[in-house]
Amino acid sequence: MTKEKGAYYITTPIYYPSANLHVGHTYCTVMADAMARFKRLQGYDVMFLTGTDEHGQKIQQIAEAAGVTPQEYVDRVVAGIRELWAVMEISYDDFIRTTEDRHKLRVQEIFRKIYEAGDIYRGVYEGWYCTPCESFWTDTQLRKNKCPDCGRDVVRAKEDAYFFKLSAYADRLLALFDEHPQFLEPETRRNEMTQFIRQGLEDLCISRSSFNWGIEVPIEDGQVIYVWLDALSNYITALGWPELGAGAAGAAGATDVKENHDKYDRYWPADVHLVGKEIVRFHSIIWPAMLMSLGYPLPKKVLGHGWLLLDGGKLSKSKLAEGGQGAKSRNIVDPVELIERYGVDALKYFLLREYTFGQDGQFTTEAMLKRVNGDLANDLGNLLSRATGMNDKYFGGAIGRPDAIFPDGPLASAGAIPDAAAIEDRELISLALGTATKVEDHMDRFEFNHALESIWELVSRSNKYIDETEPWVLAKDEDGRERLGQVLYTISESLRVVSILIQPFLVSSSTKIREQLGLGGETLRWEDSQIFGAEKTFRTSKGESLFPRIDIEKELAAIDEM
Ligand code: ME8
Repeated sequence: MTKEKGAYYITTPIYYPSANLHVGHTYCTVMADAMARFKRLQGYDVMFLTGTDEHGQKIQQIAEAAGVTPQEYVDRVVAGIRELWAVMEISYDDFIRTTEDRHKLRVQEIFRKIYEAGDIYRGVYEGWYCTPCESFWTDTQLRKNKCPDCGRDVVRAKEDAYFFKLSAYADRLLALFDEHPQFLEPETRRNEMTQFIRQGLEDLCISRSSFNWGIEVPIEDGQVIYVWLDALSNYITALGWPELGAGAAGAAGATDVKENHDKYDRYWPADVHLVGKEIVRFHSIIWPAMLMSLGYPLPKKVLGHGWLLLDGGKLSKSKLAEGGQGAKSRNIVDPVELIERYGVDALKYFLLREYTFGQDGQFTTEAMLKRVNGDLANDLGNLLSRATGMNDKYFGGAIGRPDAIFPDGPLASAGAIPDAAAIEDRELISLALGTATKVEDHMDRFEFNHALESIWELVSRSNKYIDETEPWVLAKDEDGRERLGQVLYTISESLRVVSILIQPFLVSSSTKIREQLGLGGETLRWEDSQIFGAEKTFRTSKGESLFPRIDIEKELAAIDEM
């Protein structure tokens, strides 16, 4: 396929492999995957990066408690994360682990460059540290003596350390938000960050000496690089940047370091860093300041999403450890369990359709099951089984394009629909032709829920079309046969359009629909969702139902029993 649309680089945060991921973590990755697939379908040359953030005090402590080395610990958890993404059909192009040589050597290079630019100095750190968040705090920043981000206990830290002159970048950061408001969205997050900077930016402690699970500071033994400086760098180290000094890779005995500047040249600056709201501060203040010091271009956008809440509080890994559910809340928060019970597309659809980007939302299994029954089983699944069932019954599955409505072949605009077409055909066809543009507009604004809503308007209109045209009545009479053929073709075409529109969101369902419609497995093209009457002949066959209906009360009772 030609990639005339250019490059598109999208990232997720790199997750801490401190424990298995819960459904809240999958939210961001599912959104990033949908966007990556959407852009690929439109012909962009996409780079979709995810990975794991494996250093830091928290991981070291957890590994020690588990009686294994930190490397052994993260290897096990990371294997599970990769398996989860495989099951969820997450189409990342690269998975970076911060324990890989290709990353570690470049982070040391980044430290060296910032040091040489005069932005790193040595001093003594005295203040508070939140180990779960890996964040430094001053006395005044604490809220009721707890971490202002997560509300947990902080510990006193006093150690020799290196500092990054973050305070020197306050004016340039304020100018960035002011001159390029699209750099940080939603607006509420931008206002918070502006306020944070105005309160006074302190220099940032960027090394630790009280533990050793980290990348060594290249200019002094006994210090490791602060985990956030390490982690944020992943967005460029994965692109093979910065270049390593001659022989650096060989000297370090590295085996996974490849010099590949093409990727950096092609994909940097990133189009979007998708991150949760609590880490917007790192991405919109510390990361741009690091890049300014390095003299590299800034990412085009940082987008902060909200949290999935369980019983009003943020879903957390400890809730997963408790068994993934609360007896009273009747919830499953382990994504593997959810997928085993309801399927990947059910989970993805729920995450993308239920929540509004940027806002927090409640997670309940009940709400998910309602969506699955309503939108997926009743609307989409039913449309497919009605269409293929009637095609089989009345025409042995062979449905040809009717000349009366498509005298010149496929239609590319509503204006081209012939006058002879019935009013309901006209309505359905024009809606189908216009849906792709609506989806594009919503996706431009990361409104996954509205994009799906627009597609479901077409699904619902198609179901209504069946009710209006009553194919079973037409079938009773030989005179109705021509019209019956027209009706069944129009429904099949509508489903073909839907199969393309949903592909970025629900990959398996798209494939299943296309198989039942008898369409080939060729690479899909987004443009083909903007024409109606593309197929000359369908050879459809009714298959398994896409989404079996769930008895919600019975299911919730079964969850209670688990
Ligand atoms: O912060 N709902 O890693 P992390 C929605 N390693 N999103 C949630 C969530 C929930 N209930 N719980 C967590 C880190 N997340 C760093 C990132 S990037 C250079 C380094 C999201 O594993 C959270 O908002 O603690 C964050 O964006 C992501 O999961 C990773 O969290």
